[in-house]
Amino acid sequence: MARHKIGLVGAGQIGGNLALFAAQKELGDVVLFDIPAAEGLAKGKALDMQQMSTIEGFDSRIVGSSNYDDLKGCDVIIITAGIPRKPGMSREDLLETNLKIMTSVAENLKRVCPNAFMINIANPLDAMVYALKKITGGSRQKIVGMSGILDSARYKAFLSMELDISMKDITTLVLGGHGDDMVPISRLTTAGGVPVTSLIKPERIKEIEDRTRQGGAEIVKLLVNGSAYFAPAAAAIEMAESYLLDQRRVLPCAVWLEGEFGLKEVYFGVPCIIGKNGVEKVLEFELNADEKAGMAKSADSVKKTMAATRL
Ligand code: A3D
Repeated sequence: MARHKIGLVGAGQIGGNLALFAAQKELGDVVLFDIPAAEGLAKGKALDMQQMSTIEGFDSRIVGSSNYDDLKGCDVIIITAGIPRKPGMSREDLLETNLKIMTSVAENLKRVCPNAFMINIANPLDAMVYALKKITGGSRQKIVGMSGILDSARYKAFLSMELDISMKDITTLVLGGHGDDMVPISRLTTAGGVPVTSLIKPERIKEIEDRTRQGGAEIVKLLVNGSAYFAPAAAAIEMAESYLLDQRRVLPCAVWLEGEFGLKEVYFGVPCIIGKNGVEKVLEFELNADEKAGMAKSADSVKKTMAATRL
């Protein structure tokens, strides 16, 4: 059987880490793609990682390219092409610039690998994955956004710090759009099966939820010149791995909704099964009144940004 092929569009901070994680896990061969002006960046990182592979002992071929034809035959594409936030910027401030970039990326992907499982990371996340779906004409099974795994990871990290317990034992999910209105579901969050709502006072849970909502901005402020990249890359690789190995993991991803949770025609973070066909199923469950209100508010924000794409 041929090795899987993973195409990474954007060879910047997240792109480089995506290449490293994919290669280290031997998910397949990797093509790190960027625009001609950044071809050296893509080729340089690829060569550096190829040399590292002989020390670390992983068998993946990693190449850099600025030629879309090199993405032909990719099983998975992960898109990070676009500018990141600077301190004080909202994700929506990136729309105009990143929509132009996404338009060109999506048109090219439609030509070279229309059937790949495509994971978008570029911000504003939900509107960009909407543009990707619109322009490529891909199915909701195959066109998804990475956000919920990262947002849940941030919530988990803060909870494990708060409770001083292993992060391995925290189970949670953060739903909704990838913005300030995201919806952490504390009611279903547990530490080794014990509800965190019985371990942490409600006011403190609220503070941790707010820190989670601002988790990206906190890092943007610290880094000054860019946004988070290790955790976003690891999160998208978790999705790619579940698809390539048909693991059928239950992961919160941005999916095109068709009535689930009472929402439709919107890209939105919900729990879903990722397997060999991409999004195999959205797992719906009953929300309480507060959670429903949170989801409705978040969906309104996402729909507004989607509408601004004029697609
Ligand atoms: P950065 O390190 O600037 O890398 C972006 C790369 O995209 C650069 O190397 C550019 O040359 C490249 N690029 C620009 N235009 C094109 C094009 N037309 N085709 C191919 N490549 C192009 O940014 P980054 O890796 O830190 O972040 C990338 C994106 O991810 C930004 O939009 C961030 O806002 C976003 N991001 C999303 C999350 C989520 O949780 C969804 C988290 C962190 C960052």
